[in-house]
Amino acid sequence: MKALTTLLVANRGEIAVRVIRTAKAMGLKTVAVYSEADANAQHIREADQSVCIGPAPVADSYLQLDAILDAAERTGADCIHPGYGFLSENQAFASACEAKGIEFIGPPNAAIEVMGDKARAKRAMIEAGVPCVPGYQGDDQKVNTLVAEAEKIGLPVMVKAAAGGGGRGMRLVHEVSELETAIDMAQSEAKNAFGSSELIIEKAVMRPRHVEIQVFADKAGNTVYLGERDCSIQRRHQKVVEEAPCPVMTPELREAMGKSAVEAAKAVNYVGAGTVEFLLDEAGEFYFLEMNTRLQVEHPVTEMVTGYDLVEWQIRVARGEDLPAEQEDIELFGHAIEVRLYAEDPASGFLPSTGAIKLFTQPKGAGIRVDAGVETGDEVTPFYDAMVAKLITFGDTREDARLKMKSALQGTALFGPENNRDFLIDVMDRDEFISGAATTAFIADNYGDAFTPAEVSSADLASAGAIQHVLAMETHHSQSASVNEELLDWVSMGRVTDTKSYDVVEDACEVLVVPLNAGEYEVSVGADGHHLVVTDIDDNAMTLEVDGLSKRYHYHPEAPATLYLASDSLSMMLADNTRIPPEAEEAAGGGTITAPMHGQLLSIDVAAGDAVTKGQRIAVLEAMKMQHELIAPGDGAVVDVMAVAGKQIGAGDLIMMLELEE
Ligand code: MV4
Repeated sequence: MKALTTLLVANRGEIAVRVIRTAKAMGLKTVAVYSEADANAQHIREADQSVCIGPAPVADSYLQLDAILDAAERTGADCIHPGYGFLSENQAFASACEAKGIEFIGPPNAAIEVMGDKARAKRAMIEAGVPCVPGYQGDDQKVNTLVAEAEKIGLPVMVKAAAGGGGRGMRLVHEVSELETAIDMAQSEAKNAFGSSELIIEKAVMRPRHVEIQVFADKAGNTVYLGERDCSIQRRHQKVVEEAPCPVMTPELREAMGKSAVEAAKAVNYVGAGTVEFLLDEAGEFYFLEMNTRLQVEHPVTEMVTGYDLVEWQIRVARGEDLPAEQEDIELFGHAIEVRLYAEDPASGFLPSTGAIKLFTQPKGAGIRVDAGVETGDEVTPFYDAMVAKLITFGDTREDARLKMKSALQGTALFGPENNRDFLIDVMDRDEFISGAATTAFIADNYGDAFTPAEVSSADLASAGAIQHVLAMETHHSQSASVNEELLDWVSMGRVTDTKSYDVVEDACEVLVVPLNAGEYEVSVGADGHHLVVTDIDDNAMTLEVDGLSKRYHYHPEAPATLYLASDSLSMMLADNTRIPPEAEEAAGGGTITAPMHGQLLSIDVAAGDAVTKGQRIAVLEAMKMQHELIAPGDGAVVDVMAVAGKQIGAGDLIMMLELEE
């Protein structure tokens, strides 16, 4: 047994946070490392100590072996958890740790090395009796040889870079006539991308499922499998939904795959957490693909169905303890589903999206787990992976877990960067997903290259209008100090009819909000009339009965008149154009400055006789919990100021008169 007291996490985001939490729970001290872009990131906030390792780009920070090892020495860290990605499968890093006497929480160097090369890995697996896709993984890399081998295997074939992985450097070839060019191109691409042009050729398995087995080994050589995960739902080799168990698994198939995975691990003297990836074809045959020598993103679904904490297991194994459980003890319960919340724009081909997170509400409840690396107020920068959080749900059956995931997603709001929440909700409702029949072709078959969100409905616009009205009332309420506040509010402003005009895609939609009683509204959206009753208000969510049907919305107001809104299927950003200053005055014929909405005048910045220039701030109004700057619509002079700073003011009330130049 080796005492480990201080763990450095050589990673960022959700996995760094997740590792830190278990390490702390086990009594270890934790050290986080960060790039300049992550100085105030969540993993830094949660670690006991943190060390800056360089500028934002990964090559200058999270991939800087020396800076990380230096941070470990300076903080007295005796072990390093690499997370996934970055240096997690980097032999040079694992050896450098060993050379410095720091425990690398991962497998031995030699296992990383063999599994990092597809040709070597396949040769080792064939020798160990692990089923592999029929193919060629030899040393002779002459184009003629590769073409001949491909013809022997029979088309279609997959041409893969030996040094690639996770789908990188891979191409499908259907016709013999295309082989030579495809191999030629694959060689030069592989050389460029991985520094080695070596290829392997395999029979292509069509419409496979991606089923992977979680394995674990201790330093004494005990090796077990912890069931499987089905990760078939991917987009461009990026996993989107993972689950355990695999919906088509049988106990016999699990045992066969599990034993093969254990053989694979033993063949390379594996230690720690590893994942053996298989393709499962429509006939139920499985084939080894590759072994990932790290903890994977999707490990939580295995934790949910086994009840074990895999990071705890990793630390125990690193210390030299035996595995906490033997194969006979390991049982699977229920069903778990994980979805990855990405800051990306499904409507524009899933391009990454960045920016400040204005609101991130995480779902809570029994059987719901959120592994997140960000909170409200954090920033999604372009430097790192677009995944901001994972949602994991657990239930007795797959259907329980699916329904819980759908409601967990509906209880999630992520405002700021574009993201795939609404897409994930849609996935949960697809027949092919519901039936458990989804294969690796699921996203391409069901969505093509983009996901078109539903249109904003007139009920949503009516709710937006009512919510903005309620928020304006709240602002007013919090500012009127005394007496019968409810009554005061109601009399002074509650009955004022409010018009909003939301830009929805290209069209402007007029929304007329007529308060009836406290919390009750008649709202017309164009020609549609809606009756709304606010039934529940939380900090960032409201429940409304819209025409008798209960709807829950997450909301976040933002200056000048933007409302972020998320219904149970759609996230929206609504900009109210009606009352944004210059327009209002122009309609009034020039220099009449009126209050765009109810609120409190925080300041008046000009006095009668002052000259003003177009765009200059002339007053500040606080409404809807935000400050709105009123600006001069043109050059001119102040004729008179009617309103008084510090006072409440109603929508449309006169603030000042300007004389504008032609
Ligand atoms: C394959 C294959 C079909 N036949 N190999 C993609 C990721 C990498 N780990 C291996 N991959 C594949 N290898 C043969 N011989 C199909 C895929 C594949 C895939 C695998 C798992 C999940 C999604 C996928 C999407 C496209 C292709």
